[in-house]
Amino acid sequence: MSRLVVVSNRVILPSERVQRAGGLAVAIREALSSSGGLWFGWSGELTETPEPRCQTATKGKMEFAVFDLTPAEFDGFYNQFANSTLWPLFHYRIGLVKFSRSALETYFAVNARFAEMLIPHLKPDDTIWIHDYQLLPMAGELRKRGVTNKIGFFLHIPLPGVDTLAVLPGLGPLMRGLAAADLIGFQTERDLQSFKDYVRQEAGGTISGNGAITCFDRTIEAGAFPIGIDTRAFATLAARALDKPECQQLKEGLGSRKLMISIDRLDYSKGIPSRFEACEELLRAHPEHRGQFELVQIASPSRTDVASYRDLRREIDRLSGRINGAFSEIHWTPIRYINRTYPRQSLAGFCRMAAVGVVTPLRDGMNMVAKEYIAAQDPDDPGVLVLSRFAGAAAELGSALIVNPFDVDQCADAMHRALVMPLDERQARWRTAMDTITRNDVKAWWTSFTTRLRAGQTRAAA
Ligand code: GDG
Repeated sequence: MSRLVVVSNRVILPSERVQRAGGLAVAIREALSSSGGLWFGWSGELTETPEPRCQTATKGKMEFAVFDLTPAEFDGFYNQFANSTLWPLFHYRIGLVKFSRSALETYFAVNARFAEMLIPHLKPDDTIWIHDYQLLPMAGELRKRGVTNKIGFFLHIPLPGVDTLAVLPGLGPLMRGLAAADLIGFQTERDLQSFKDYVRQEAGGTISGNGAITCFDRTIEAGAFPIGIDTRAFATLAARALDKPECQQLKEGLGSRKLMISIDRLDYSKGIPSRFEACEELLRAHPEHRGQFELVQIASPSRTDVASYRDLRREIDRLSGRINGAFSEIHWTPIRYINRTYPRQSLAGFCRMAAVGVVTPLRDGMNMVAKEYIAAQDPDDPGVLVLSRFAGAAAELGSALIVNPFDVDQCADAMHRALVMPLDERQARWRTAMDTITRNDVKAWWTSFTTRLRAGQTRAAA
């Protein structure tokens, strides 16, 4: 079988000890460590004069090749275009979109540099799989430089509807670069539909009866491939975590109170302020829960160079302070808001201890934490997942309590329902969810995408 070359913005080298929060890196590491292949991308280092060649490493079946960016490249490509233009737009937050032509140019230039740095490492029959919104036009940059290998692309975040997409200056060249891939994968059928709508309505393309998409002078394939987690491994990790010091400390602090857990990168797409407001409403509408539970919100710092993330942090500080100020007792605080990163095993243990998992993003490509919460549960006494209908995970986890995160009262009702749900109902809901995520785990995701990519025909449009 051909070697798989995985390309993502940030590569985590085997020597790195840092705890990295981020769904994509977790998924790639889990999948590539078993199937083997090359992981290529940015090293995480910034230098004024980057080396012209990649730094390489090997671990088990995995090879790594990474390169540095300049501070100016990083700022224009990552902080500005990727995270201040594409990220808010693709999460339907048009009001937060900041656009500059120079950032768009830097984004294309860095995508071209990714292509140039990768080419010396490519073998003729390698299969290339590019990941996520930082690298939308990279396939086009590879093709411009004569690369004819199979190329797949997977978008980890949502693809918004065509009216929202059309807001983006430079959309045409971006999508032309994307359509240079042979197979484009999305998290959900809804995202796939957005792509098809774009092809027909904006790009003047066509979609044939067998699903082949013709646009920008090429015929390509696209599909929905919902990403999964390593369900069994996470379940084992969670079961073994309970005697770790951090879990023990949390247990002692809780006493007989129930735990509601939320774990997110500190990102405005994750809906943390409205979740806190829902908790406030729960305390107001159901005073019987006062002193009986704690909401532990772990929010790992993220994109701290971007202004909207700093604003969000201030808003959450203020909100948690206000709610705790109003409802705390001398022996109890309703919201424990923790702005730091924890080891993965501690998180798994926290999930297992939690009677309720609150995963209420305003918009999310998938949301791995929803699946991790389910995987971590004790089958004999499982907790309840409260899940936003706008997380990609909701398409698979219909047995959770599905909420509209913009409806604070509905979220508060769901929290109440979760806190009082009888054991047999909890077990039935959890079993359905667990069966789904065991079937659709990260290996199934990886295998279904790469099998379809390898099997597909590269076709120039007739
Ligand atoms: C993108 C899409 C899509 C969180 N805090 C800590 C920590 N985490 C881990 C979680 C989980 C991962 O990070 C976060 O994954 P998500 O899926 O929730 O979110 P994004 O980072 O936004 O990921 C998303 C994903 O890509 C995959 O396709 O699902 O929709 O936005 O695994 O457990 N890990 C550690 N410490 C923390 O404090 N170790």
